[in-house]
Amino acid sequence: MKTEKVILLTGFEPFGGETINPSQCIVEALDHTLIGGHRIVGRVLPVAFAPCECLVAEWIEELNPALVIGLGQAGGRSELSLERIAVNLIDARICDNDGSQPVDVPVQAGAAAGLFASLPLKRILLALQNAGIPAAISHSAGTYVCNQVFFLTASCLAKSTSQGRGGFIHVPWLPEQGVNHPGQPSMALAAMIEGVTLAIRTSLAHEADIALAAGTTH
Ligand code: PCA
Repeated sequence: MKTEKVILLTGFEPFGGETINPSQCIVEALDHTLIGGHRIVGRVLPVAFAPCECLVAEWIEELNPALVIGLGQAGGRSELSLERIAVNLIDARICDNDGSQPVDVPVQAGAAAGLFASLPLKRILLALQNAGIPAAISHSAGTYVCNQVFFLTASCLAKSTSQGRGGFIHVPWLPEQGVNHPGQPSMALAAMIEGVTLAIRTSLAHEADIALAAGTTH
């Protein structure tokens, strides 16, 4: 019988003209490691809407993870973005890696308009900032494949009886990508790995969040 407690950590392949994706690098670095007594199972997703419709739900069924944390690249952002809400909308600005570009369709027909992360985001924000890692709460994960995967993860966890919790973190470009985007922010891989590890530790330690103003006025 499988008794090991696991955490599903997902990342994505490169897309949009990049040759690397920091989310994939983080997942590969943390795969098989132990964090807070939980084994990290790292999986890399294609940047393609159709295959991502089923993959995460299949992996949740297979692994029964205590936590599901999705990672994705958000080029141009300067901080680790703790995504608060997934919207039930796909509006692809660019084609996915399979050449498809769905516009104005729901992620899941008939489902809620939005689903929240079930991680203690404010606690994670404080932990990251105290560790000197730039972080922010984000109120939009976009309308592309990351938002789709975040929505499907939240939907799957809400329906399951397993008590698993989950969320999504967008990460900046790596410095080696940043050299091709002058004037744009980037973050070292080591800081991202430390930040994701801290986010996992904080999520394992606390189910409930704290009240801390971290919203935006626009
Ligand atoms: N970022 C994209 C998809 C894959 C990734 O790493 C996004 O933010 O939707």
